[in-house]
Amino acid sequence: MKTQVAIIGAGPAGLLLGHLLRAEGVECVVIERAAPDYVLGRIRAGVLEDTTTNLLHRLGIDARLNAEGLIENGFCLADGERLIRIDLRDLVGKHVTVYGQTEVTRDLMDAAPERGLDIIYGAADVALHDVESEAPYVTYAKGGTTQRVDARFIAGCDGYHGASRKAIPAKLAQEFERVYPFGWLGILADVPPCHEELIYANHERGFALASMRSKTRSRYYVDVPLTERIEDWSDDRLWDELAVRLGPDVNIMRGPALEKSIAPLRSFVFTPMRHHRLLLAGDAAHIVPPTGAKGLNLAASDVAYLSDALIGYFKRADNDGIAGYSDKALARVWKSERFSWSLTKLMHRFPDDGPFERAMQVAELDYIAESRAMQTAIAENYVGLPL
Ligand code: FAS
Ligand code: PHB
Repeated sequence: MKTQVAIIGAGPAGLLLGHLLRAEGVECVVIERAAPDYVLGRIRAGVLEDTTTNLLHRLGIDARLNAEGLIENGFCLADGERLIRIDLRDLVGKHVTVYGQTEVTRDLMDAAPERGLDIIYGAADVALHDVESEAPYVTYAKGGTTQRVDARFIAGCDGYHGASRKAIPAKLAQEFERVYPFGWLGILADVPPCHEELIYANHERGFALASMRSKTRSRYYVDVPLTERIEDWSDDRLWDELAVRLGPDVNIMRGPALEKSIAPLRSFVFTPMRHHRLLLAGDAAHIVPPTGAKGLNLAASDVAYLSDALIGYFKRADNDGIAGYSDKALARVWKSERFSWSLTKLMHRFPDDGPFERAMQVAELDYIAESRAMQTAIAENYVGLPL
């Protein structure tokens, strides 16, 4: 098969990029190792910046988003005694939208056939070739035979564990990483949310997050040591822990878990995000701890830049976008890494923290509670920095 852009990975980054290119008549094919149900089965992000929703509106893949997305004009920080509300609408005139990553991915998958976006599922042993040449190609195994896709560019949208990043010689790359000494144990349940807005709580027993997917489906998290196993956490034990950490002011409705999983927390940046004809986007190049709700939104902003660059190349023979892609994407990535790291430090109890570190958290929360300037800085980052 011959195409203009071979996209590896049908997560939000790969699918959004595919649709943005097809909308401008650029040929592309998405090569995904898993089956559609597996991709849809992963419960991940839930908060969308308007930089992300604007891309879905631009594509016109927004009917369910408009009908089911929850507009959130604020969110709360809790530290046992108090609830500090960050009024996004008042502070920066913007909001975020609660609409699950699973739903975004489903909408992008469902819209593919009618828009001529070719997605190859179940592609095993995906390998990248000649990315330093003018004619890179991808091979994969399917149906017992090896298939080949020839392209002008390869877009590596295959997540943290994908093949693409490994195609960039280590001697030409730099990795920045911080692994946190805890993970997030999440539960999804068909119960009404305990609060109309998200609550991030820093309790002496640890972190908790009250989030939602709809008015009847809730998503909660507590942080747990990395040694914890999911089988050690019955639904009841988790609901009990949430009730303690979120405090007596919220009334948590309990129900059976639809999904329960532990996700490790990591800050990770790989540079550069381009190596000749290979361009990385999303988790393939960077990971943020989910505290800032930036993972999916950074994948979306990467492909906003990348699609503009590729459309410029194929439509206007303009190479500047491609040449500047890595620096442009990384500039926004680093700011989101900083915000996610700082909110993680503020709202989690680190095992090595002493009384001084705790006093710093209290002082910062005191300052946030009384400073409009500090609240505005948090709001600006939470709604998403401009592209
Ligand atoms: P994805 O990882 O979503 O997609 C990559 C795709 O590439 C997958 O479909 C994979 O099957 C495919 N692939 C991998 N290797 C391949 C290969 N060799 N060949 C072909 N295909 C291959 N963000 C938040 O904001 N809030 C959250 O609560 C949150 N929770 C998360 C929980 C977990 C466990 C994880 C891992 C991430 C979470 N995130 C969260 C971040 C998440 O939203 C990611 O940022 C987002 O999925 C990134 O999208 P992609 O870059 O498309 O990568
Ligand atoms: C979620 O709803 O899954 C969610 C929301 C906000 C976060 C992380 C996860 O910061």
